[in-house]
Amino acid sequence: ILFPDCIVSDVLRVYLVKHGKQWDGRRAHRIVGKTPYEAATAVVEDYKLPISADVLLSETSPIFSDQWCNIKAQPGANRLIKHLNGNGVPLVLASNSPKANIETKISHQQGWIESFSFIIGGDEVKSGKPSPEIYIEAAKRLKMDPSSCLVIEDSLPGVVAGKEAGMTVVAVPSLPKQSQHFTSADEVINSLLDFQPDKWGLPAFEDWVEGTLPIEPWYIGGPVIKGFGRGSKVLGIPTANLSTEDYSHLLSDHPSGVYFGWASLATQGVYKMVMSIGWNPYFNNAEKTIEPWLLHDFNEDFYGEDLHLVIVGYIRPEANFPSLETLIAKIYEDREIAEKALDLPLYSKYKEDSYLKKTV
Ligand code: ADP
Ligand code: RBF
Ligand code: MG
Repeated sequence: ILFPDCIVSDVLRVYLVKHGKQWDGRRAHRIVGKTPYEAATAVVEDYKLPISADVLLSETSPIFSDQWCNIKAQPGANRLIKHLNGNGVPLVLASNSPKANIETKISHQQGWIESFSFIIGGDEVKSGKPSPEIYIEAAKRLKMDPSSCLVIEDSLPGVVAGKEAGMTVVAVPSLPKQSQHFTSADEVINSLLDFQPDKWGLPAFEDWVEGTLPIEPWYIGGPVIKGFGRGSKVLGIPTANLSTEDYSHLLSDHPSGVYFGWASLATQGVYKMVMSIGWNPYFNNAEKTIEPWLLHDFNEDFYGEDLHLVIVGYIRPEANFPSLETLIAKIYEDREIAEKALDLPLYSKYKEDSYLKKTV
């Protein structure tokens, strides 16, 4: 799947307020991967709405239609599609949404329609996922054996459907902390950035540079706030945390993981930076945080100072570790990788980005 589900939560959040109810993000997993009717039924049940699923659908579908143009491709989706297309690997889009809806949605993504051999919608089969029917039908139309097809799925019903169809399934859960539910998948990855086609007999990506993946830069900044107070204390690695509230959309647009780039402090200078963004699996935080480690020795704390970041590359997914020592060793390895990479012209050019210019 190639779309974040935040549009769905945004629309439902507003809609439920009108019914005097409050959207509960923890229930989001109840709708991911379902057909529109099944999803609507789950919402009516979960929130005890005094209306039928049909009414909910007819009231919300115009709002959804208006939002489709705002759906962003998941990071790594364009890269993956281009790579597979360029290597002559046939691609199919199989979704529980009706075919017409899928077509409208992806019409906003440049070059996507042409990239798929065909699209198959939930309205073209008797039963949608988790029934394997949609995948079996896709293989049939491709004249391929299901066992030589690879499915990339973000939802549980989709993973079940793919496995039941006899295919290899890589799961990329669209909701965080869900990987323990995806046990039937052949592999669970954190984001499309971590997908390794060569593991599955497909041509390898060739865009990694010295352990780093160049990404479309993203920008984030604001005053340095207090974090959990354990960066320097527990790890000996201070991280200058930024407020996540002002950036909730940016944060949900970017997969958790270890990234690097350039950091500037308004009154000081520009520094190399390596950071993690996510739930810190080792500490199992409840919140997605931004933890940038500026690769420079400062004499003093700089809480409250304006910190600007340009994030230019990706290193690895966040991971859990058997001990604090192994976590720390890995972070130092990340530092090494980032420091070297940032000297490459490909990344060093962003040091001059106007977003990092001094303000004083
Ligand atoms: P917190 O949990 O409050 O973020 P940390 O132990 O992670 O505390 O320490 C972070 C603070 O340390 C930053 O807010 C900053 O003021 C200071 N600091 C000093 N050196 C650095 C550095 N090289 N990188 C990031 N922060 C640093
Ligand atoms: N925390 C994890 O639990 N898993 C990680 O893989 C991880 N990687 C990190 C990589 C870097 C470069 C940095 C700076 C931090 C990383 N952390 C990771 C976060 C670390 O646990 C966090 O900074 C402390 O918990 C402080 O809040
Ligand atoms: Mg910190």
